[in-house]
Amino acid sequence: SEDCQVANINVMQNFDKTRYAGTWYAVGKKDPEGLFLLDNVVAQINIEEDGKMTATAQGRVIILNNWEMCAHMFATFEETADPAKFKMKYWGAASYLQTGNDDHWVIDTDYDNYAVHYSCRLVDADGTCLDGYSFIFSRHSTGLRPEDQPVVLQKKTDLCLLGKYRRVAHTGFC
Ligand code: ODT
Repeated sequence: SEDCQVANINVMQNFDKTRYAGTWYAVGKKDPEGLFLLDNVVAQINIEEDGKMTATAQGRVIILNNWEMCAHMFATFEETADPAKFKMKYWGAASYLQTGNDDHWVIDTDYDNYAVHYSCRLVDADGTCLDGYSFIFSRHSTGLRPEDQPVVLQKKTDLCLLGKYRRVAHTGFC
C-alpha cells in the first residue's frame, strides 16, 4: 500500500487456490531476519481431497555450523476470511530444520507464469512491517517472462519492498 501499512496491502482478488496448485520456482526473494532458505527454492502446492491447501518445498539451507544441505519442508494452510490470505504452518523433514506459523498472502498471480507472495512476521507499532519476507515465484525455472517483469515490479513497489529483493539461483543443488 502507498503508506506501507500491512493492514492496507492489497491481495489477489477472487483468488483460486486450484489454479495456484502445482510447481513454483522462487526466482526472487526478500529475506526475513534469520534467513533460512537460500536458493534452489522450489514449492509444490497441492489441493487435498478435502479441498485444503498443503505444500512441500525444498531449498538450500545452511544449518548450525556451516552445514549445507537441501531442506525438505512441509506446510498446511489455514484459510481466513480473505481467500488470498492464509496462515501457513510449516516444519521440516528433519527436526533441526525450521518450524513456524507464518502468514502466506498471495499478492498477485496470473496462475500460469508468476506469483507474488508476501508474509509479514512482525508488525511494528506504526503499522508497517518490521520483519517479513516475500517470494517472487515463476512457473519457469529460468525466471520471469519479460512481459511479467513490469507487473511484478509494481507489486514490489506496492509492498514497499522495492530494491530489497535478491535473485534466487537454480543450480541443481536440490
Ligand atoms: O527463508 C526464510 O527465512 C523464510 C521462509 C521460511 C518458511 C519456509 C517454509 C516452507 C514450508 C513448506 C512449503 C511451502 C510452500 C509455500 C510457498 C511459499 C512460502 C515459502
